[in-house]
Amino acid sequence: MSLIASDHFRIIVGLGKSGMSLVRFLANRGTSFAVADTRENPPELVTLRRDYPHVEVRCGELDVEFLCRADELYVSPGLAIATPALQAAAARGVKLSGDIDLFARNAKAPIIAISGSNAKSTVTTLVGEMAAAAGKRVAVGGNLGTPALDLLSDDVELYVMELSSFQLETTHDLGAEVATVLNVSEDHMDRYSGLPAYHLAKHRIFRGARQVVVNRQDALSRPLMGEGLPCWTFGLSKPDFKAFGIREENGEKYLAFEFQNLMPVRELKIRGAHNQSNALAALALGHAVGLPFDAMLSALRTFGGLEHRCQWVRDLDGVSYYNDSKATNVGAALAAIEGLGADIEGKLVLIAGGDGKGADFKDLKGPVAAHCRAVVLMGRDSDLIAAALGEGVQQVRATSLDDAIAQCKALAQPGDAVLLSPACASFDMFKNYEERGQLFARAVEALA
Ligand code: UMA
Ligand code: ADP
Repeated sequence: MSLIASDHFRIIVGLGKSGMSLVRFLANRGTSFAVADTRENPPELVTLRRDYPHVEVRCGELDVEFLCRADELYVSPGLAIATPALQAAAARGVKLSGDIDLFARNAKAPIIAISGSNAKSTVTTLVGEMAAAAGKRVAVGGNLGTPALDLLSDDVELYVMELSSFQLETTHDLGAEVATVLNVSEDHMDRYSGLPAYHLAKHRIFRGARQVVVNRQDALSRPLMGEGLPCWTFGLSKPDFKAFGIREENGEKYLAFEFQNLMPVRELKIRGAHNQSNALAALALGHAVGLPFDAMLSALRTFGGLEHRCQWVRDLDGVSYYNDSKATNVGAALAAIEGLGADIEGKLVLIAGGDGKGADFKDLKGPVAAHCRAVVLMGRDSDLIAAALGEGVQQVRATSLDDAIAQCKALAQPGDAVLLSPACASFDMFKNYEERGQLFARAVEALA
């Protein structure tokens, strides 16, 4: 590829899944581009060299002079746009963009855009299943599963996109048919200067949206822009106009729209108050794009939830074991502790700890004291969690997941539940949250 400066020369920064989807997209359209990655050996290097041997790749520390040969940089979500070399290039007039902008410019079907600190994957999958049940040719992906650009097809009638704050940092104009930030609680504080910066990044999802969906129980989900756009709300309270919520009649709770009951809550397979909220959010998003209620409700009746999200593994000696490895922040762990804690006869024995990403764990204290018999702590930030929990609960330390499970087995009593809901990322001890969850499930299955 030529490195002569031109109006149409791009550099893809980051050669992971998103970077490789950008390579395919730009190569198919004959756009000139090069690739950079701060890693010496990025994950897709072998594939790039095999399939696109003529593309120039620079690995290692980013070179500002090199970046400035492009008129636009497509920055991968794993790299913060605050990275000094990217900021230096931006100061010299290079545009910072990402795969989601490019996706939005090329998508010919309406986009349902979903962000939030927690529940993105659950709600995205659920809306995808609702659309499929309604007979739509639907494409589902983004932060979850398939990278956005790989979903583009003229056949698609509806895109359902999970978008992370990392992806939204480089998104200038999404133009979604309907967009939502499901909830906002602290996460990724190792990347952002604080909650306001993280919140602002998430709210870029509303740029150019035609309708919005808002969580009535979370003021931070209200769009910071787009005043006057058609707005649907969801929440666990009784719904009013343009609202989804819970109505109670003769002792039975119903998912409801405005003044109409839709289906009894007990028909949901996914458990806990947080999942009722997720079901309502999905209904609101589907309704905004015109999906019929009968198809949406049939999807809700069959959806069993995703792996590693408060997933039941087995019962043993009267104790249930749950894998909530995807609880990589405090907000997610709180939903599991409060949701499951209120649902069981006994108490929880919680396994927590890992890489806290700079989080403050103080919000765990009250709910843990209320619902947990004991907490087994492991991983890098266990001291921080121990200090935040104080003396309100019995604390023990574990050196490995197997050790943690063995201690839980000894601590739990019939009627209790053992819950892996770490409130932390897994990278200090595991490849990712999936590996942590799989090892937990395997060890629990193997318990005598
Ligand atoms: N990295 C470097 N140097 C670079 C580029 C990346 O060191 O030049 C590092 C990053 O710090 C990061 C890792 O490489 O730790 C991966 O970054 P990436 O941008 O190459 O990641 P991709 O493989 O393209 O995957 C990304 C999303 N990853 C991140 O946002 C970190 C995937 O979300 C997403 O599925 C994929 O694009 C397709 O769209 C994963 C994720 O963890 C599941 N997301 C975060 C979350 O859900 O909490 C936001
Ligand atoms: P995300 O894609 O945003 O990480 P997931 O659907 O994968 O969301 O769920 C992540 C974690 O959040 C899981 O531990 C899950 O149990 C928890 N969770 C699910 N729904 C909610 C909710 N409405 N509020 C808080 N936590 C939730």
